Amino acid sequence: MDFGLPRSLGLLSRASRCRKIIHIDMDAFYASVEQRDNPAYRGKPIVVGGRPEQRGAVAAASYEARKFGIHAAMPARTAQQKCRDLIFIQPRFDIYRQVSQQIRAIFHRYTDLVEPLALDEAYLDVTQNKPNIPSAVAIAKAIKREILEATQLTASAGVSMNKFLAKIASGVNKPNGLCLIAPDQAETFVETLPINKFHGIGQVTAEKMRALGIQTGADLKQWSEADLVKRFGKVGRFYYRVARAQDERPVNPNRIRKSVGAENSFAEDLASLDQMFAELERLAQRVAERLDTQKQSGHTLTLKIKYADYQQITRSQTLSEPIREASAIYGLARELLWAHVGDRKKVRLLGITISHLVDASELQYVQLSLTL
Ligand code: TTP
Ligand code: MG
Repeated sequence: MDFGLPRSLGLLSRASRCRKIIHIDMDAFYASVEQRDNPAYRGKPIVVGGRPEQRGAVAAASYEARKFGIHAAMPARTAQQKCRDLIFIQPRFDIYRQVSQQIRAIFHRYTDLVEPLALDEAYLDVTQNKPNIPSAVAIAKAIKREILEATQLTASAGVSMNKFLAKIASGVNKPNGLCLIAPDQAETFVETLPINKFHGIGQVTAEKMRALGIQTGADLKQWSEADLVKRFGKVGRFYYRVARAQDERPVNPNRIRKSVGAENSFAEDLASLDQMFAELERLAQRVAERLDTQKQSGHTLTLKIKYADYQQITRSQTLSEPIREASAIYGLARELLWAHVGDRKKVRLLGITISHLVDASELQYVQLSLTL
């Protein structure tokens, strides 16, 4: 799916309704930062997050580790079984946040229409841009170069006319990639795209689609909007549009996160409480890491359970003291699960969300004012 030498997106400017969107995503972010800062880790299979002697999951895997089949969200124990020499490193969120600030400052030299998705990832709308560079590919190259100079780290960029395509494009030539999906190639690109590569279609939905004979974008395009909504709910409308390479969502620089969560659908339904608890522990760890990177904590925990028959329940609890630690999140989620899961029911999805967020700095202030 390499388009070879990227052509300029200059032709976009002729069609004024066409936007120029760039998606930037750092390569193996946490792992690359650790390899940058410690020469002993360079060229080695390393993972950040998780300890093999405890339960816990990998947050990031170096490219050397990925050769062994190790990837994010994999249990640390499994990762170690795959590679005996694997080096486990504890995360240094302060450093990742610093790098994140550096790259965001670079983005803002080109446009203020920047929508961060994570510490290492953002959409940029460069249809209008500060240096008045007509080619979005030229901007993407310049940003990659500036990131490398400032941080000694590589990023991958995807360039296209909407968020959906730009996001997929950034993954095409990873690491250190640059991929353009020009407007006249967009529909063909989506038609040939395997369904599991669609951003917004998870593993389980992809399975369901395959069972319906939908393997690629071209297959998806055969379905009417009404049928997709009937099968998949509201999100069917999104599938209908992206199958046609359409995505009107604007790049939103003011997106305020109201909640932080993680969920997992299981290829095989979970039948035992032990399995569910183990899964909850992993989810709790992921949510805690996300809260930590955002320096936030929250008052409300919501547990989502989807049963094998697709029936779904959510159960929430609000606490007077905000929580952020994995152990506290796990403890509460476990209680809620215990109380509500119901006997003899198999579970196909579990999710934990923390809402009513407060900034950790605000929290410090509250604690300070309480102790004074
Ligand atoms: P990603 O951009 O998804 O992954 P990555 O940067 O490690 O690798 P890639 O080259 O494929 O982009 O996530 C960015 C960082 O977010 C990642 O380095 C660690 C963190 N993270 C977690 O903590 N838990 C997770 O489950 C995932 C996927 C990422
Ligand atoms: Mg990344």
